[in-house]
Amino acid sequence: MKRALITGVTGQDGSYLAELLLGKGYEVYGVVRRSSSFNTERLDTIYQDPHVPDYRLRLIYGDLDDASSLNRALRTVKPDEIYNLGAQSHVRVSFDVPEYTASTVGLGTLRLLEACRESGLDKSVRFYQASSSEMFGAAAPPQDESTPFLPRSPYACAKVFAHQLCQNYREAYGMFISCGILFNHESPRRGIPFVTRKITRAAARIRHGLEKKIYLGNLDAKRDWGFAGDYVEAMWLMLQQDKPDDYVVATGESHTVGEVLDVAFGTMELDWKKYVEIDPRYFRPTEVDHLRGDSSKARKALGWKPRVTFRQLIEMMVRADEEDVRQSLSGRAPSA
Ligand code: NDP
Ligand code: GDR
Repeated sequence: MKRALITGVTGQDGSYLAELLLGKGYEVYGVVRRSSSFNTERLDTIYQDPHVPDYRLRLIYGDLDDASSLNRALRTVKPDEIYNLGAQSHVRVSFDVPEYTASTVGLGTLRLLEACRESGLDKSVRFYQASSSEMFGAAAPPQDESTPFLPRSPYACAKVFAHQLCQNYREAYGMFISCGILFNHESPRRGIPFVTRKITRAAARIRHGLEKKIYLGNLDAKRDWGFAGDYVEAMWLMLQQDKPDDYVVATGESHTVGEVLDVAFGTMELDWKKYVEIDPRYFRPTEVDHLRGDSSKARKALGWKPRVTFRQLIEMMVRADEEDVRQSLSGRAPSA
Protein backbone atom coordinates (compact mmCIF):
# COMPACT_ATOMS: atom_id res chain seq x y z
CA MET A 1 0.00 0.00 0.00
CA LYS A 2 1.44 3.39 -1.00
CA ARG A 3 1.73 6.01 1.69
CA ALA A 4 1.18 9.72 0.98
CA LEU A 5 1.70 12.71 3.25
CA ILE A 6 -0.27 15.90 2.51
CA THR A 7 0.40 19.32 4.01
CA GLY A 8 -2.67 21.55 3.71
CA VAL A 9 -5.02 18.54 3.90
CA THR A 10 -7.75 20.66 5.51
CA GLY A 11 -7.79 23.08 2.56
CA GLN A 12 -9.78 22.90 -0.67
CA ASP A 13 -7.19 20.94 -2.66
CA GLY A 14 -6.05 18.80 0.26
CA SER A 15 -9.57 17.46 0.76
CA TYR A 16 -10.03 16.55 -2.93
CA LEU A 17 -6.55 15.03 -3.11
CA ALA A 18 -7.09 12.95 0.03
CA GLU A 19 -10.31 11.60 -1.50
CA LEU A 20 -8.54 10.77 -4.74
CA LEU A 21 -5.66 8.96 -3.03
CA LEU A 22 -7.91 7.01 -0.66
CA GLY A 23 -9.88 5.91 -3.74
CA LYS A 24 -6.63 4.63 -5.26
CA GLY A 25 -5.90 2.56 -2.16
CA TYR A 26 -3.30 4.84 -0.54
CA GLU A 27 -2.77 5.29 3.15
CA VAL A 28 -3.05 9.08 3.57
CA TYR A 29 -1.37 11.08 6.33
CA GLY A 30 -2.73 14.60 6.58
CA VAL A 31 -0.78 17.28 8.44
CA VAL A 32 -3.18 19.40 10.48
CA ARG A 33 -2.44 22.61 12.36
CA ARG A 34 -3.62 22.87 15.92
CA SER A 35 -6.48 25.37 16.04
CA SER A 36 -8.89 26.48 18.74
CA SER A 37 -11.69 26.24 16.20
CA PHE A 38 -12.66 23.26 14.11
CA ASN A 39 -10.64 23.12 10.86
CA THR A 40 -11.32 19.64 9.44
CA GLU A 41 -14.80 20.37 8.06
CA ARG A 42 -13.78 19.70 4.44
CA LEU A 43 -12.71 16.18 5.45
CA ASP A 44 -16.07 15.30 7.00
CA THR A 45 -17.14 13.00 4.15
CA ILE A 46 -13.92 10.92 4.32
CA TYR A 47 -13.18 11.11 8.04
CA GLN A 48 -12.57 7.69 9.55
CA ASP A 49 -12.78 6.63 13.14
CA PRO A 50 -9.22 5.57 14.14
CA HIS A 51 -10.69 2.32 15.48
CA VAL A 52 -12.05 0.99 12.17
CA PRO A 53 -9.99 -1.89 10.71
CA ASP A 54 -9.31 -0.21 7.33
CA TYR A 55 -8.11 3.09 8.89
CA ARG A 56 -6.34 4.88 6.05
CA LEU A 57 -6.89 8.63 6.64
CA ARG A 58 -4.59 9.52 9.50
CA LEU A 59 -4.42 13.09 10.73
CA ILE A 60 -1.25 14.18 12.49
CA TYR A 61 -0.35 17.53 14.05
CA GLY A 62 2.31 19.58 12.32
CA ASP A 63 3.04 23.04 10.96
CA LEU A 64 5.13 24.34 8.08
CA ASP A 65 6.44 26.97 10.52
CA ASP A 66 7.73 24.29 12.88
CA ALA A 67 10.67 22.33 11.44
CA SER A 68 10.78 19.82 14.30
CA SER A 69 7.17 18.80 13.67
CA LEU A 70 7.97 18.19 9.98
CA ASN A 71 11.09 16.18 10.79
CA ARG A 72 9.13 14.05 13.23
CA ALA A 73 6.29 13.52 10.75
CA LEU A 74 8.62 12.32 8.00
CA ARG A 75 10.66 10.10 10.30
CA THR A 76 7.57 8.35 11.62
CA VAL A 77 5.41 8.23 8.47
CA LYS A 78 8.16 7.51 5.89
CA PRO A 79 5.89 8.45 2.97
CA ASP A 80 6.36 7.35 -0.65
CA GLU A 81 4.84 10.62 -1.86
CA ILE A 82 4.62 14.09 -0.33
CA TYR A 83 2.17 16.72 -1.54
CA ASN A 84 3.13 20.16 -0.22
CA LEU A 85 -0.15 22.08 -0.39
CA GLY A 86 0.00 23.99 2.91
CA ALA A 87 0.11 27.78 2.55
CA GLN A 88 -1.23 31.16 3.58
CA SER A 89 -2.84 31.15 0.14
CA HIS A 90 -4.74 34.46 0.00
CA VAL A 91 -2.99 36.97 -2.27
CA ARG A 92 -4.64 40.11 -0.81
CA VAL A 93 -3.95 38.97 2.75
CA SER A 94 -0.27 38.43 1.90
CA PHE A 95 0.10 42.23 1.72
CA ASP A 96 -1.16 42.41 5.34
CA VAL A 97 0.98 39.54 6.68
CA PRO A 98 3.96 39.37 4.29
CA GLU A 99 6.44 37.91 6.76
CA TYR A 100 4.09 35.15 7.88
CA THR A 101 3.22 34.38 4.24
CA ALA A 102 6.90 34.15 3.30
CA SER A 103 7.55 31.91 6.28
CA THR A 104 4.76 29.44 5.53
CA VAL A 105 4.95 29.44 1.74
CA GLY A 106 8.67 29.99 1.19
CA LEU A 107 10.57 28.80 4.26
CA GLY A 108 7.92 26.15 4.95
CA THR A 109 8.86 24.47 1.67
CA LEU A 110 12.53 24.73 2.61
CA ARG A 111 11.83 23.16 6.00
CA LEU A 112 9.93 20.29 4.39
CA LEU A 113 12.66 19.63 1.82
CA GLU A 114 15.31 19.68 4.55
CA ALA A 115 13.18 17.29 6.61
CA CYS A 116 13.25 14.92 3.60
CA ARG A 117 17.05 15.05 3.63
CA GLU A 118 17.38 14.75 7.40
CA SER A 119 15.09 11.73 7.55
CA GLY A 120 16.99 10.04 4.72
CA LEU A 121 13.99 10.09 2.37
CA ASP A 122 15.57 12.33 -0.28
CA LYS A 123 16.55 9.44 -2.54
CA SER A 124 13.22 7.62 -2.38
CA VAL A 125 10.36 10.07 -1.84
CA ARG A 126 8.39 11.75 -4.63
CA PHE A 127 7.58 15.37 -3.81
CA TYR A 128 4.81 17.53 -5.31
CA GLN A 129 5.12 21.30 -4.91
CA ALA A 130 2.02 23.50 -5.22
CA SER A 131 3.39 26.29 -7.39
CA SER A 132 1.07 28.97 -8.70
CA SER A 133 0.16 30.95 -11.80
CA GLU A 134 0.50 34.02 -9.54
CA MET A 135 4.26 33.61 -10.11
CA PHE A 136 3.71 34.89 -13.68
CA GLY A 137 2.13 38.06 -12.31
CA ALA A 138 2.57 40.80 -14.89
CA ALA A 139 3.76 38.53 -17.72
CA ALA A 140 1.44 38.66 -20.76
CA PRO A 141 -0.85 35.67 -21.46
CA PRO A 142 -0.85 32.90 -22.48
CA GLN A 143 1.62 31.75 -19.82
CA ASP A 144 3.46 28.41 -20.06
CA GLU A 145 6.47 26.73 -18.44
CA SER A 146 8.91 29.05 -20.26
CA THR A 147 7.16 32.34 -19.34
CA PRO A 148 9.30 34.53 -17.03
CA PHE A 149 8.10 35.10 -13.48
CA LEU A 150 7.06 38.69 -12.67
CA PRO A 151 5.42 38.26 -9.24
CA ARG A 152 3.13 41.03 -7.97
CA SER A 153 2.57 40.15 -4.31
CA PRO A 154 4.41 38.83 -1.24
CA TYR A 155 2.52 35.55 -1.79
CA ALA A 156 3.73 35.28 -5.39
CA CYS A 157 7.32 36.17 -4.41
CA ALA A 158 7.27 33.44 -1.76
CA LYS A 159 5.89 30.93 -4.31
CA VAL A 160 8.71 31.84 -6.74
CA PHE A 161 11.25 31.23 -3.96
CA ALA A 162 9.71 27.84 -3.14
CA HIS A 163 9.46 26.88 -6.83
CA GLN A 164 13.07 27.73 -7.58
CA LEU A 165 14.21 26.04 -4.39
CA CYS A 166 12.46 22.86 -5.53
CA GLN A 167 14.25 23.09 -8.89
CA ASN A 168 17.55 23.57 -7.05
CA TYR A 169 17.01 20.56 -4.75
CA ARG A 170 16.06 18.47 -7.79
CA GLU A 171 19.37 19.35 -9.47
CA ALA A 172 21.60 19.50 -6.39
CA TYR A 173 20.45 16.31 -4.64
CA GLY A 174 18.76 14.36 -7.44
CA MET A 175 15.43 14.48 -5.62
CA PHE A 176 12.18 13.55 -7.39
CA ILE A 177 10.39 16.89 -7.12
CA SER A 178 7.68 17.99 -9.54
CA CYS A 179 6.10 21.43 -9.44
CA GLY A 180 2.57 21.96 -10.69
CA ILE A 181 2.09 25.56 -11.80
CA LEU A 182 -1.65 25.53 -11.27
CA PHE A 183 -3.95 28.29 -12.45
CA ASN A 184 -6.96 29.25 -10.30
CA HIS A 185 -9.17 26.30 -9.43
CA GLU A 186 -12.38 26.45 -7.50
CA SER A 187 -15.18 24.26 -6.15
CA PRO A 188 -18.00 24.31 -3.62
CA ARG A 189 -15.20 23.80 -1.04
CA ARG A 190 -13.36 26.97 -2.07
CA GLY A 191 -12.58 29.27 0.87
CA ILE A 192 -15.24 31.97 1.28
CA PRO A 193 -12.84 34.97 0.87
CA PHE A 194 -11.81 33.96 -2.68
CA VAL A 195 -13.72 35.83 -5.33
CA THR A 196 -15.67 33.01 -7.04
CA ARG A 197 -17.00 31.57 -3.79
CA LYS A 198 -17.64 35.01 -2.33
CA ILE A 199 -19.83 35.70 -5.38
CA THR A 200 -21.63 32.33 -5.61
CA ARG A 201 -22.39 32.38 -1.89
CA ALA A 202 -23.65 35.96 -2.03
CA ALA A 203 -25.84 35.20 -5.08
CA ALA A 204 -27.52 32.32 -3.23
CA ARG A 205 -27.92 34.28 0.00
CA ILE A 206 -29.30 37.37 -1.74
CA ARG A 207 -31.72 35.15 -3.72
CA HIS A 208 -33.08 33.74 -0.46
CA GLY A 209 -33.17 37.04 1.43
CA LEU A 210 -30.21 36.42 3.77
CA GLU A 211 -28.12 39.30 2.38
CA LYS A 212 -28.77 42.51 0.47
CA LYS A 213 -25.41 43.48 -1.07
CA ILE A 214 -21.98 42.18 -2.00
CA TYR A 215 -18.86 44.38 -1.80
CA LEU A 216 -16.09 43.60 -4.29
CA GLY A 217 -12.86 45.04 -5.68
CA ASN A 218 -11.58 44.89 -9.27
CA LEU A 219 -14.23 43.39 -11.58
CA ASP A 220 -12.00 43.55 -14.68
CA ALA A 221 -9.29 41.11 -13.57
CA LYS A 222 -9.18 38.02 -15.79
CA ARG A 223 -8.42 34.54 -14.53
CA ASP A 224 -8.25 31.03 -15.98
CA TRP A 225 -10.67 29.23 -13.65
CA GLY A 226 -10.93 25.42 -13.52
CA PHE A 227 -12.42 22.82 -11.16
CA ALA A 228 -10.27 21.71 -8.19
CA GLY A 229 -11.41 18.08 -8.54
CA ASP A 230 -9.84 17.98 -12.02
CA TYR A 231 -6.62 19.67 -10.87
CA VAL A 232 -5.73 17.27 -8.04
CA GLU A 233 -5.63 14.48 -10.63
CA ALA A 234 -2.84 16.36 -12.41
CA MET A 235 -0.90 16.54 -9.11
CA TRP A 236 -1.08 12.78 -8.72
CA LEU A 237 -0.19 12.13 -12.37
CA MET A 238 2.97 14.25 -12.04
CA LEU A 239 4.30 11.93 -9.34
CA GLN A 240 3.58 8.78 -11.42
CA GLN A 241 5.95 9.80 -14.25
CA ASP A 242 9.42 8.32 -14.78
CA LYS A 243 11.11 11.67 -14.25
CA PRO A 244 10.31 14.77 -12.22
CA ASP A 245 9.38 17.93 -14.13
CA ASP A 246 7.33 21.15 -13.97
CA TYR A 247 3.91 21.51 -15.59
CA VAL A 248 1.39 24.28 -16.15
CA VAL A 249 -2.17 23.13 -15.38
CA ALA A 250 -4.93 25.34 -16.78
CA THR A 251 -8.07 25.35 -18.93
CA GLY A 252 -6.70 27.78 -21.54
CA GLU A 253 -9.74 30.09 -21.19
CA SER A 254 -9.94 33.28 -19.20
CA HIS A 255 -12.91 35.21 -17.87
CA THR A 256 -13.38 38.44 -15.93
CA VAL A 257 -14.71 38.69 -12.39
CA GLY A 258 -17.71 40.40 -14.05
CA GLU A 259 -18.41 37.19 -16.01
CA VAL A 260 -18.43 35.20 -12.74
CA LEU A 261 -21.10 37.64 -11.54
CA ASP A 262 -23.08 37.16 -14.77
CA VAL A 263 -23.19 33.37 -14.43
CA ALA A 264 -23.67 33.20 -10.64
CA PHE A 265 -26.41 35.83 -10.36
CA GLY A 266 -27.89 34.68 -13.69
CA THR A 267 -28.27 31.16 -12.25
CA MET A 268 -30.22 32.71 -9.38
CA GLU A 269 -32.25 34.79 -11.89
CA LEU A 270 -30.90 38.06 -10.48
CA ASP A 271 -29.31 41.11 -12.11
CA TRP A 272 -25.98 41.52 -10.26
CA LYS A 273 -25.76 45.26 -11.06
CA LYS A 274 -28.48 45.87 -8.47
CA TYR A 275 -26.51 44.21 -5.67
CA VAL A 276 -22.79 44.83 -6.23
CA GLU A 277 -20.89 47.72 -4.67
CA ILE A 278 -17.20 48.43 -5.14
CA ASP A 279 -15.16 48.71 -1.94
CA PRO A 280 -11.55 49.85 -2.44
CA ARG A 281 -10.44 47.72 0.52
CA TYR A 282 -10.54 44.74 -1.88
CA PHE A 283 -8.14 46.37 -4.37
CA ARG A 284 -4.58 45.09 -4.23
CA PRO A 285 -1.55 47.43 -4.10
CA THR A 286 -0.34 45.64 -7.23
CA GLU A 287 -2.87 43.62 -9.24
CA VAL A 288 -2.40 40.70 -11.61
CA ASP A 289 -4.53 41.69 -14.59
CA HIS A 290 -4.71 38.65 -16.80
CA LEU A 291 -3.80 34.99 -16.34
CA ARG A 292 -4.52 32.41 -19.05
CA GLY A 293 -2.49 29.21 -19.09
CA ASP A 294 -1.15 27.10 -21.90
CA SER A 295 -1.18 23.56 -20.50
CA SER A 296 -0.15 21.77 -23.74
CA LYS A 297 2.78 20.09 -21.97
CA ALA A 298 0.64 18.56 -19.20
CA ARG A 299 -2.01 17.47 -21.71
CA LYS A 300 0.57 15.70 -23.85
CA ALA A 301 2.90 14.25 -21.20
CA LEU A 302 0.34 13.43 -18.49
CA GLY A 303 -2.70 12.82 -20.67
CA TRP A 304 -4.53 15.31 -18.46
CA LYS A 305 -7.38 17.58 -19.46
CA PRO A 306 -10.00 19.59 -17.57
CA ARG A 307 -13.52 18.14 -17.59
CA VAL A 308 -15.61 20.93 -16.05
CA THR A 309 -16.25 24.15 -18.02
CA PHE A 310 -16.29 27.64 -16.51
CA ARG A 311 -20.10 27.87 -16.67
CA GLN A 312 -20.56 24.38 -15.17
CA LEU A 313 -18.13 25.27 -12.38
CA ILE A 314 -19.86 28.49 -11.33
CA GLU A 315 -23.30 26.88 -11.60
CA MET A 316 -22.11 23.93 -9.48
CA MET A 317 -20.84 26.34 -6.82
CA VAL A 318 -23.95 28.51 -6.73
CA ARG A 319 -26.22 25.44 -6.52
CA ALA A 320 -24.14 24.06 -3.61
CA ASP A 321 -24.35 27.43 -1.86
CA GLU A 322 -28.10 27.48 -2.44
CA GLU A 323 -28.36 24.04 -0.83
CA ASP A 324 -26.42 25.37 2.20
CA VAL A 325 -28.85 28.28 2.45
CA ARG A 326 -31.83 25.91 2.27
CA GLN A 327 -30.36 23.72 5.00
CA SER A 328 -29.59 26.64 7.26
CA LEU A 329 -33.08 28.08 6.72
CA SER A 330 -34.55 24.72 7.67
CA GLY A 331 -32.40 24.69 10.83
CA ARG A 332 -29.90 22.03 9.75
CA ALA A 333 -26.12 22.59 9.78
CA PRO A 334 -24.75 23.64 6.36
CA SER A 335 -22.35 21.30 4.57
CA ALA A 336 -18.58 21.97 4.13
P1 NDP B 1 -6.45 26.66 1.03
O1 NDP B 1 -6.22 28.06 1.50
O2 NDP B 1 -7.86 26.16 0.85
O3 NDP B 1 -5.72 25.65 2.03
C1 NDP B 1 -4.48 25.94 2.57
C2 NDP B 1 -4.08 24.82 3.51
O4 NDP B 1 -2.80 25.13 4.07
C3 NDP B 1 -5.04 24.63 4.70
O5 NDP B 1 -5.13 23.26 4.97
C4 NDP B 1 -4.31 25.34 5.83
O6 NDP B 1 -4.64 24.86 7.11
C5 NDP B 1 -2.89 24.95 5.48
N1 NDP B 1 -1.88 25.78 6.15
C6 NDP B 1 -1.86 27.13 6.27
N2 NDP B 1 -0.78 27.50 6.97
C7 NDP B 1 -0.12 26.38 7.32
C8 NDP B 1 1.04 26.11 8.08
N3 NDP B 1 1.75 27.09 8.62
N4 NDP B 1 1.42 24.83 8.25
C9 NDP B 1 0.69 23.81 7.70
N5 NDP B 1 -0.42 23.99 6.97
C10 NDP B 1 -0.82 25.28 6.80
O7 NDP B 1 -5.61 26.48 -0.32
P2 NDP B 1 -5.94 25.62 -1.63
O8 NDP B 1 -6.37 24.28 -1.22
O9 NDP B 1 -6.78 26.42 -2.53
O10 NDP B 1 -4.50 25.55 -2.31
C11 NDP B 1 -3.58 24.51 -2.00
C12 NDP B 1 -2.17 24.95 -2.39
O11 NDP B 1 -2.12 25.25 -3.78
C13 NDP B 1 -1.69 26.21 -1.69
O12 NDP B 1 -0.30 26.09 -1.52
C14 NDP B 1 -1.97 27.32 -2.69
O13 NDP B 1 -1.10 28.40 -2.49
C15 NDP B 1 -1.69 26.59 -3.98
N6 NDP B 1 -2.40 27.04 -5.15
C16 NDP B 1 -3.77 27.14 -5.14
C17 NDP B 1 -4.46 27.49 -6.26
C18 NDP B 1 -5.93 27.61 -6.28
O14 NDP B 1 -6.47 28.21 -7.22
N7 NDP B 1 -6.65 27.03 -5.32
C19 NDP B 1 -3.73 27.77 -7.53
C20 NDP B 1 -2.29 27.59 -7.43
C21 NDP B 1 -1.68 27.24 -6.28
P3 NDP B 1 -5.87 25.48 7.97
O15 NDP B 1 -7.10 24.78 7.46
O16 NDP B 1 -5.51 25.13 9.36
O17 NDP B 1 -5.90 26.95 7.70
P1 GDR C 1 -6.22 35.00 -6.75
O1 GDR C 1 -7.74 34.66 -6.32
O2 GDR C 1 -5.75 36.26 -6.16
O3 GDR C 1 -6.17 34.88 -8.24
O4 GDR C 1 -5.41 33.82 -6.04
P2 GDR C 1 -8.90 35.56 -5.73
O5 GDR C 1 -10.15 34.79 -5.92
O6 GDR C 1 -8.59 36.05 -4.36
O7 GDR C 1 -8.90 36.86 -6.70
C1 GDR C 1 -9.12 36.75 -8.09
C2 GDR C 1 -9.31 38.13 -8.68
O8 GDR C 1 -10.54 38.69 -8.20
C3 GDR C 1 -10.32 40.05 -7.86
N1 GDR C 1 -11.33 40.47 -6.87
C4 GDR C 1 -11.46 39.98 -5.63
N2 GDR C 1 -10.80 39.02 -4.97
C5 GDR C 1 -11.18 38.70 -3.71
N3 GDR C 1 -10.56 37.72 -3.06
N4 GDR C 1 -12.19 39.39 -3.08
C6 GDR C 1 -12.88 40.39 -3.69
O9 GDR C 1 -13.78 40.98 -3.10
C7 GDR C 1 -12.50 40.70 -5.04
N5 GDR C 1 -12.97 41.59 -5.95
C8 GDR C 1 -12.25 41.43 -7.05
C9 GDR C 1 -8.91 40.07 -7.32
O10 GDR C 1 -8.40 41.40 -7.31
C10 GDR C 1 -8.22 39.13 -8.30
O11 GDR C 1 -7.81 39.84 -9.43
C11 GDR C 1 -5.89 32.48 -6.06
C12 GDR C 1 -5.41 31.81 -4.77
O12 GDR C 1 -6.00 30.53 -4.68
C13 GDR C 1 -3.89 31.64 -4.79
O13 GDR C 1 -3.49 30.85 -3.66
C14 GDR C 1 -3.49 30.91 -6.08
O14 GDR C 1 -2.09 30.77 -6.14
C15 GDR C 1 -3.99 31.69 -7.28
O15 GDR C 1 -5.41 31.80 -7.21
C16 GDR C 1 -3.64 31.02 -8.59
